[in-house]
Amino acid sequence: MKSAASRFTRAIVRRPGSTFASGLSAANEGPPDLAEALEQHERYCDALIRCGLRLTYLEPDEAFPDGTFVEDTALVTGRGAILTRPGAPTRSGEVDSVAAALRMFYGHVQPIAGPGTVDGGDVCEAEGHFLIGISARTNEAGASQLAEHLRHMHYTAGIVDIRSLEGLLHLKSGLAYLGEGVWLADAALQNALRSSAAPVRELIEVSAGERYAANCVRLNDAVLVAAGYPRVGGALRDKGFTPIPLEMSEFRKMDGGLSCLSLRF
Ligand code: CIR
Repeated sequence: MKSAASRFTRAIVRRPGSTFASGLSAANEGPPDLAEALEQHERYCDALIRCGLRLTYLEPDEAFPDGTFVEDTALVTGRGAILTRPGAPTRSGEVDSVAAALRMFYGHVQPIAGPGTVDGGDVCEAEGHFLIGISARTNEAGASQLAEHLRHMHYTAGIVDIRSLEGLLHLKSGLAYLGEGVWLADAALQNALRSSAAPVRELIEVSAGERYAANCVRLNDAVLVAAGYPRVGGALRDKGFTPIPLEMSEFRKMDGGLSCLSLRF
């Protein structure tokens, strides 16, 4: 079993609310079932707890159907927190309640200012280096403000433009950093990853049919991975990781992956 260099102890989550099915989606997989989504969310929270995390639950708010995807509203690091400014106008109001929760844990929380926009799903950390995706949600102004905040925290940051990569909502829709220089990535992102300043010792390629499972989450001694993607699950086991498969069908219908359901720190 692998052991992560820095361990996570807490996470912020928010259960899907009654308006969940009205959130943004380009998935074309039909409407999600709320009861099933709540069940899947509960299993997800159980897995976080099993990995040793204490959870803070935010209240669902029916005014924000996408509010369960808390990862997009902030970036939490070992050295400070940054509130994002989500690129979808319907999501901008989600940030306030996340900010209030983060202030319980972080002395100072930096904002992203307009016209900059950033979605947390576009940010991937690897050993103190942050890859920031420019996407339909994160623009250049937001990415450069975020990089500047990170530099002040003595981190490094680099940009990956994913705007031409069809079907990728966020950078982390197509890749995940698993620790010890190991990445899981969609073929379309591998060149960008290799030419970035991020540490890349080993790259596990995710086949086109299993792209959804590229968005997995290394959490202490385990890796949360979407259930139903046998090649990704098998590759993780072959490399010595301990995958925890989680059913994600109802979140997938709303374009959400595993990482976006929590802020981990
Ligand atoms: C949205 O389109 O904003 C939500 N329906 C899904 C957000 C998923 N977030 C993520 O992958 N980080």
